Amino acid sequence: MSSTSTTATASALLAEIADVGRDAVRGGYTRRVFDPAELELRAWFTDHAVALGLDVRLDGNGNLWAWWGAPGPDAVVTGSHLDSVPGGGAFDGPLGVVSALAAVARLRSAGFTPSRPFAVAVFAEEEGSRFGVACLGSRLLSGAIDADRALALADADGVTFAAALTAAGLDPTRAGLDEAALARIGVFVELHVEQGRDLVDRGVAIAVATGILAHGRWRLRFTGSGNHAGTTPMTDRHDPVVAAAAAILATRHRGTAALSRTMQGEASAAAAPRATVGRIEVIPGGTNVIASLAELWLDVRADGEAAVRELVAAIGDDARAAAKLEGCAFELHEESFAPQVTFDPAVRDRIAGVLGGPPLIPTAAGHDAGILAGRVPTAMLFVRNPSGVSHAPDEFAGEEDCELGVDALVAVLEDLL
Ligand code: HGY
Ligand code: MN
Ligand code: MN
Repeated sequence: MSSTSTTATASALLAEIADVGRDAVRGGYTRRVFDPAELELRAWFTDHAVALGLDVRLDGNGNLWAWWGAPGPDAVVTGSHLDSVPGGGAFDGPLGVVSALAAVARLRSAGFTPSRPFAVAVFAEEEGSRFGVACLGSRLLSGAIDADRALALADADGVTFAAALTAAGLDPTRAGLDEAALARIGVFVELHVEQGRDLVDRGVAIAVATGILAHGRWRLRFTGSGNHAGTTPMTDRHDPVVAAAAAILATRHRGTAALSRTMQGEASAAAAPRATVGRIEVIPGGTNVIASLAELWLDVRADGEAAVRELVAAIGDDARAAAKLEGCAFELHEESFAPQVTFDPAVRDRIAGVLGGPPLIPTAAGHDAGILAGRVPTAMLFVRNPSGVSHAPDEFAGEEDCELGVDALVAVLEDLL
């Protein structure tokens, strides 16, 4: 066991991977699942876990499990993910992984012996940045997505998830619902950087999560007529970019209108609807070319499935109308949906008791803990983020707060184990 592994703080562990997957163009980090940077992080995690005496296994869905002793049943599992959004921060995902390693190191140093099976998990493709569906590893594991559909998902270069699994040394026919893995999980606790300013406003370092808003992703495809930017009269165009632009504005207007309606009711700001277009692709993408195709990816989150679907339908109606006006074809395709989550109240309250009554807060961000909540008891801890920013380079958690996060995780694990 290396001395680094037994003594390193969460911040020191993060510093070890600070150069992996830096994105010189976007800033921050781009660590797509099974790309070289993410593979380097997996190897780095494996080295640390092995140095801590854990037995590391890769499941059929590309998720890593580092077991302290024999695997399950009724195991306590903690962990998070190592992949990032394009140009993401250093903490979303890795903080939960390094905190788990630091917690194991502390428990080892203290001579602690778990009375239940225990594992640290690293889930694959949590952000969906490569294959489009967030939490792909935990969705597959828990049966929230069909293996056939997941295996056929392709990245921007046309590489399928099946091919990526194969390249990572996995057999794609093993992907899918993994009842044996689920049966091993007694409880999953994910520590995560906070993705807002709630804890800064409260002056508190650690919170326990209550739930996650319903959310999903949709693809809007506008097909027009490619043509010459110079020779095509303004009155004779079917420009999908124009229709797409109208849909983006509709997203803002519909999202804001839904927010106003929500604020007239009883709902809290945390449960307010959000609608975003953060990704646009234009084919062929030439300055002097009227595009033939424009695609938008829409992210919608709200308090309950009905509110999400109502907002998506309204944006879809506006987008369809804009496409018609421009003489373009329009398609709306659901890429993924995650129902509203309420984390297991008994586990939440037990953890809150151990931590002496921290704030209980909801989140609008998706997590593997949210997907797994459909099948096993799950809980989350949040660590204060002074910038309040996430999915961007300014995401942050201070060294002291990271250590308070590890303190909290150790206390929770000691209680559960
Ligand atoms: O997009 C999300 O909410 C998450 O960070 N995967
Ligand atoms: Mn994220
Ligand atoms: Mn995350």
